[in-house]
Amino acid sequence: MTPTQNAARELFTELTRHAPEGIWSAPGRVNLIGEHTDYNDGFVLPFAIPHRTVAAVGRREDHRIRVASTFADEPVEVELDDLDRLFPTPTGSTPQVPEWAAYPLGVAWALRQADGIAASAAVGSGLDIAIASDVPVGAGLSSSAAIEGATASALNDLWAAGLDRPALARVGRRAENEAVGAPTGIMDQMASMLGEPDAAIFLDCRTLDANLVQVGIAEAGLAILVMDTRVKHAHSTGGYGERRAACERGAEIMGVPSLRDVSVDDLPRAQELMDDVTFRRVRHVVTENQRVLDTVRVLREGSARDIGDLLVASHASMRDDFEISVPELDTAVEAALAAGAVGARMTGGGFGGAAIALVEQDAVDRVTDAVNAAFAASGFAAPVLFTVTPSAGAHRDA
Ligand code: GAF
Repeated sequence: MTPTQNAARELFTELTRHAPEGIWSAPGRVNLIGEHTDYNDGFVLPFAIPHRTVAAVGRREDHRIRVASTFADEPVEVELDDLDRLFPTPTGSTPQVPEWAAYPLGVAWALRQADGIAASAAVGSGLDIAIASDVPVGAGLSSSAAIEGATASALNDLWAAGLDRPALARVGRRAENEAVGAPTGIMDQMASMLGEPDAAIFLDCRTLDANLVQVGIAEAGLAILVMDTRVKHAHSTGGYGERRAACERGAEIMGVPSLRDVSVDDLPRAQELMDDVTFRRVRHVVTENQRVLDTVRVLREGSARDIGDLLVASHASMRDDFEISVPELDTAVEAALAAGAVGARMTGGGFGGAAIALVEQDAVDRVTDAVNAAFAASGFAAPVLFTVTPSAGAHRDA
């Protein structure tokens, strides 16, 4: 048992005075490349990381659902039938339950409404759910998708709902969009559900076609270093939704359903038709889609060593065109590159969170020291740095 599994099991036992029926877990993710492309029907290339959220779960005799978490003081308990009164959370308001509880309760609500679930699952038995996690929160590593993935996997089994992994990812996204109120895309939930050791997931967010790409990072003598700036971000407020709206405006001006339908060759026309800010948002998405395709080609035909320039170009595009970086992320990327990283970029939604660097295995300590020193010199709070390897997606642990 891992410490996180133990913590979830102990919390469950403390809550119910009996053992859970099972333990399920789902990972956070790092996105190798393809940022803010998912809700534009585009391409992404994330992988699941070793950090996981664990849900210890058991059915109850009644129709109540109780959720507890090691990171909250009090459990939250509601009638299953009340879920329809609690959700969806009206746009612009905060959930009627504490935000952390809106993730697992939102999953229960969304799962009961999913297409094609077994009729008995729509009724559902009552549940006790105890959650523990070692995915850093607010670090841009999808701690929320990990909660959704662990809960959705548990409920799918205990309610015999019969949903496949992409359907469970859609349940998680619906909880995040409509219960928590964060207008995010599908990338994080798909990465958390579909992750495999040593592979990244090349996902077409229009069709949800997912293909594993062997990343070969260790084989190339390299490592992925996560540089968590500890600048907290939240996608239920502000900048994320504004960027999404700018992309929708850009697609409308171009007369297409989404920016997936705009190619690099269309950019001169886009520049003539729209204001500078909208154009730069569009240019980021269009060029980022192309960078994902280029990265997949390089990984399949060549070596992870050759994707460094694509990572660097992706960061520049997010900093200058999409304007979602912050000084701490830029400092991490610049210090890592100056210390010899092969490539580096911010990862996730931006406005804080983490960056990644592709580094020689024997340079991890040197790059770590350089990033720590650059943060200290800039007067920033110390970052947290650690390496990750592509890991397994959601599953039942016990
Ligand atoms: C966040 C969102 F949750 C994802 O859907 C995605 O848009 C990402 O930001 C940016 O690529 O993680």
